Amino acid sequence: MTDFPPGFLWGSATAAAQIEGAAFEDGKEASIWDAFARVPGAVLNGDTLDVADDHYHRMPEDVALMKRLGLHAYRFSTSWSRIKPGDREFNRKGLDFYSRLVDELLANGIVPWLTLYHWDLPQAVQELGGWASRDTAYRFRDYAEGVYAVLGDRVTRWTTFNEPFCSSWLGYAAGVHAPGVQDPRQAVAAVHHLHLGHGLATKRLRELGAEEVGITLNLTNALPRDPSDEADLDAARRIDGLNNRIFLDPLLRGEYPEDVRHDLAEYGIDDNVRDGDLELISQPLDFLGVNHYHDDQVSAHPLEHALETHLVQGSTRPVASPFPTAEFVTFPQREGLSLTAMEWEVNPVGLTTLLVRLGREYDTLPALYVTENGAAYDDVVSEDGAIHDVERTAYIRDHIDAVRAAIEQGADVRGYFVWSLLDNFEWAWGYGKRFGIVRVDYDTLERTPKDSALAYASIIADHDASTQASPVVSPIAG
Ligand code: PNW
Repeated sequence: MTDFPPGFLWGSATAAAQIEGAAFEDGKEASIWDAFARVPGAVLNGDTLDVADDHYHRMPEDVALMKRLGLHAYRFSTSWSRIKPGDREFNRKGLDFYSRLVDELLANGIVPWLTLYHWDLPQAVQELGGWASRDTAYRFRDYAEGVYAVLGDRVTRWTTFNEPFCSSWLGYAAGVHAPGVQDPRQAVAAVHHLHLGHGLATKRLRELGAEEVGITLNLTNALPRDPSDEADLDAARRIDGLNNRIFLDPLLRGEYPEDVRHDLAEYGIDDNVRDGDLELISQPLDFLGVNHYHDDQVSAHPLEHALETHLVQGSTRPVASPFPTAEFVTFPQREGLSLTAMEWEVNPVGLTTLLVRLGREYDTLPALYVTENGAAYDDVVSEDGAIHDVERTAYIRDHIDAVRAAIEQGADVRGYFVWSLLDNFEWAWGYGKRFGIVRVDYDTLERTPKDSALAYASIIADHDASTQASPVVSPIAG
């Protein structure tokens, strides 16, 4: 059995808005999520991001935890609304926080893996049109430049966007994510402007000397519920187009897929594209980050127990379909597969299939990193204080095996990041869903590594031993 290649990066991921708290401190202003969380019904239980995990004040403690786990890399995001709220000057104090974080990581031998945008657009930029407006792409480039000016001497891995799917479809079509808009035309415009922001920032970061620049997409296999039904096959093609290919093709082929352009013609997909945009968007990538949690079962026929979509999230507001098409992502899904607390099916083979398929379908595919994978479960704290999260531990182990299988079949995967290091603000679900390998007690903010964290630490330690890499630190479990 092949093992993971030497140099394979083992990490864990978080995002600024989900963990930092300090939502209005040291010059940080409201992001679209701070505003959205105050809309009645938008977030389960009315949870806000005000305190979250208080990572802003506990950062050194959290980095110490990463070191104890033996992580090679830490994927985090910088908060645009902390760094450059609206069109005002850069906020020195906000930049300082990330500068201290990067120093702390490097001092502990951990690679900083930086994402510039994980959904927290400054509310001031939303008020100027948000992602429905082309100007936002240029503002994003300027923000990226300001971050590079401060961190570029120490950060080598730059990710422009996390999951433009969520920022566009969930934010502007379904309305379950901030800014809560339900307008397919704006959603289609947002897709293009996110792409453009990626292209503009990538060009600028390269001019400034960034070593590696990439993007992270959430990708799923869209499977026809009944493969012998023509209508289900066509529905799966359409959902694959809107989930995956509308993002992959402009980046890797410099064009929007023909069928998607046809499906979205009535929403003006071509109207947003100007000369030169696609060249900018399709500049070579140094890596593609893949976030994967589950496959999608797609049907043209509504099922009795199927929700219209699996994207309903924690919202109690009326929710629109995330896609401007009539397909149904059916759910709950295949028989025999267990579900996580998100009611997402557990099927590690899907990750292998996805990673292998990308290499077969895209000639220009760069190195792949699994930048998110993990599971929410309803954790129970034992009397001794331990969290025996057997299901999450199995989920992570089985998905790591699935990555190994993909590598054996030729996929060029160079790293794996567990989502998430800490329990955190799970968007429309608020604090109601726990993805962490480390528990956060939301009363005391105390951190406790769950069994899954200990298991992950020993997987990393075993890998380090087998590749004779001298582990940076000794993990807490052996
Ligand atoms: C990703 N969907 O979000 C994000 O990058 C994380 O911030 C998040 O916490 C994690 O996955 C777990 O949800 C997604 O409904 C949220 O298709 C929703 C969907 C996909 C990704």
